[in-house]
Amino acid sequence: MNQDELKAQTGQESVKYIKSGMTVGLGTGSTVRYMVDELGKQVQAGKLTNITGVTTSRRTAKQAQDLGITIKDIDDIDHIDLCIDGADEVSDDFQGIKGGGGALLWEKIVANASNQIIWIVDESKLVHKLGKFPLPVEVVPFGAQLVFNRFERKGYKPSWRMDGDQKFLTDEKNYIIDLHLGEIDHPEKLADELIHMVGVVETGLFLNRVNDVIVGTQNGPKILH
Ligand code: ABF
Repeated sequence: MNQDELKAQTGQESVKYIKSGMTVGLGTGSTVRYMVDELGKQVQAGKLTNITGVTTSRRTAKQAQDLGITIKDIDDIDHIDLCIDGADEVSDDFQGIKGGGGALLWEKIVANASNQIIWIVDESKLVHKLGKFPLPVEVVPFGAQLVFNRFERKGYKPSWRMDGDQKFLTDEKNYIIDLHLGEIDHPEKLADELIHMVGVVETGLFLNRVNDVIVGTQNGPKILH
């Protein structure tokens, strides 16, 4: 199976963990797209009923609404039963880097409000230590170049996330700076350092959050606890 087929495998498998009546956090990314398609099919077929989706990006919201999935704003629900999202890297100790799709802030807000979190990845996302994937950091536009310069002085090898010849804008209208760190020895220490830098809104380090990871493999989906 190619990577797309592995993404479809894990995305479709994850819908088995959704029960009627649930409020479900719907992530962002190409793997999640398969999950939302499958969820839409089951809602349309009446196999899953009374599902409420809370989305992590405008693009997931559009996909879900086009499929007839009821969507609510995060401020209109009191909890999320289950959040299903993708990830860019997952380490041996279940730490993650997310934000390759530019949705890390809303993803982390939804994850933070969720009773259970499942990540759906193809096997290429599994790493021993985080860091080969550039770490996304969301920053407010005002003074962003000063933050960029501070990253440079720290040796964090920053690059602007671009959208054509313009800086990429998140759904929250912020910028993203990607840090090319290589292996990260102490992710919690780094997360704490970054989040306290003035101008930084959030980072793509998702630590000590996920409950289960469903991995698409050549031998079928595998769930890691
Ligand atoms: C999202 O899932 C992002 O954080 C991350 O970039 C993406 C994974 O990408 P994909 O599923 O497209 O490989 O949550």
